[in-house]
Amino acid sequence: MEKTLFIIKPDAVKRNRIGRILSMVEEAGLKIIRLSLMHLSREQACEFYAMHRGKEFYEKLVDYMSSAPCVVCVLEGNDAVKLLRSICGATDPTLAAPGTIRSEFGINITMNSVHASDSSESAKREVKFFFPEVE
Ligand code: 3AN
Repeated sequence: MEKTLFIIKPDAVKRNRIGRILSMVEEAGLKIIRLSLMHLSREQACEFYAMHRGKEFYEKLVDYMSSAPCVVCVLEGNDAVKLLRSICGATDPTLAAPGTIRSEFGINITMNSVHASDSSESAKREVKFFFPEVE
């Protein structure tokens, strides 16, 4: 079993899409083992996205992620990182495959509704960042 971090971003939370998005996650066979509604501070968003520091979209991204509440979850399942990335779809919602979360709900490349860890190393770091008690 593998764990991964999943975030429903402010655009989707504001538009009451939490339930529909979590249904897609559960229907894919992933188990929700932690779930919390959190309003990230700017400092938390900066640290969480530290690997993007210096990129042209970084400031916009951290402003956006700290603008309103998110739903932060730890998901568990077989090949959870890869499975979750596949149901989220491409970063840019206009390029995301039909039926994926970002294709259904994303507004643009910043307001793309969800975050999913991109590797098992990132997943370990990201799970620990929000839920340090999870093994
Ligand atoms: P993903 O979330 O698909 O792994 P990353 O890690 O490359 O994508 O980017 C993290 C977040 O940064 C994305 N979810 C998106 O919100 C934002 N982002 C990435 N690339 C761009 C871009 N070119 N312009 C604006 N925002 C971007």
